[in-house]
Amino acid sequence: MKICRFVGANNDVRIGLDDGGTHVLDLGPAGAGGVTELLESGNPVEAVSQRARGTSVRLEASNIRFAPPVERQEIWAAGVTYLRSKTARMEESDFSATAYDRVYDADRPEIFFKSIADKVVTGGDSVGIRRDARWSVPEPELVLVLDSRGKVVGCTIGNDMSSRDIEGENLLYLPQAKVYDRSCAIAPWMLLGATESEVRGWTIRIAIHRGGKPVFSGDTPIGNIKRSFNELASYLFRSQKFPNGAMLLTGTGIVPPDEFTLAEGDVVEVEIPRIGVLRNPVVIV
Ligand code: DO4
Ligand code: MG
Repeated sequence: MKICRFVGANNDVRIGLDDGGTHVLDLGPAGAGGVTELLESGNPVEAVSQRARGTSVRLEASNIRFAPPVERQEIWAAGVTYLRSKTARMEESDFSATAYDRVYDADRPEIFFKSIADKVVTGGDSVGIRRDARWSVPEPELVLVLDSRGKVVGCTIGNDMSSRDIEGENLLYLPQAKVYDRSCAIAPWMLLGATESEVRGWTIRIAIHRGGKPVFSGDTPIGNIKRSFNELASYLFRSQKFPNGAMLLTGTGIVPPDEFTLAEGDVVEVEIPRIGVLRNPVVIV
């Protein structure tokens, strides 16, 4: 089951339920509780099913203007969770290389703050590359949707846009490499009810187009994430409360070759087949 937020005819934000990929069942106004209320219900699949009973307004998905699926959640990100990410970061940095090596095997994962809800962009919106960066890449990542108890209640697709030259120059520049305008994209659809072992069986893919032609593509099994989803979530929730839940990007396992940098006008597509495609054009910010 997949849910989304979308903008209705009266410019109100509404909740939608995927109906076969081509249509969206209108579950009514998001209202004060929004999607968060469904995620917080203890059984979001049942809460959505209940709301869908007796609803018959079906809209064509291609006519829908999606809103970001985030309401009051903070967005965090885990890093160096795939071997590929560790080796790429060790290569881009000199004196910080051992930090990446050590965190990959340490008990405590790398987790950093990525975005407030209001700054998240979704499918069709532009993602940004910093004007003071020379080496910018997308990071295609599975996103865990967590309720206020730290339970994984869903998942979606994210793009943790990053400036590799800034990050590689000095680890202390990580927040500047990771957090800037349009640096956090999250797909409109949230998938509810999938188990961790199912999700680990899937593949995440990326394709980047320039002037309509492919310039990079890659994929990785999500099962290559070194840590369990609960392990990542439980570290995020240590000594910290999230009354509205949180979203956690789980790290990238796909890194374009070192000579590749994004350019304005590129189009980035991240796909997890069971969830959908997150497609964003690139702008300089
Ligand atoms: O340590 C830097 C960031 C790592 C990251 O974002 C990733 O592995 O996806
Ligand atoms: Mg990342």
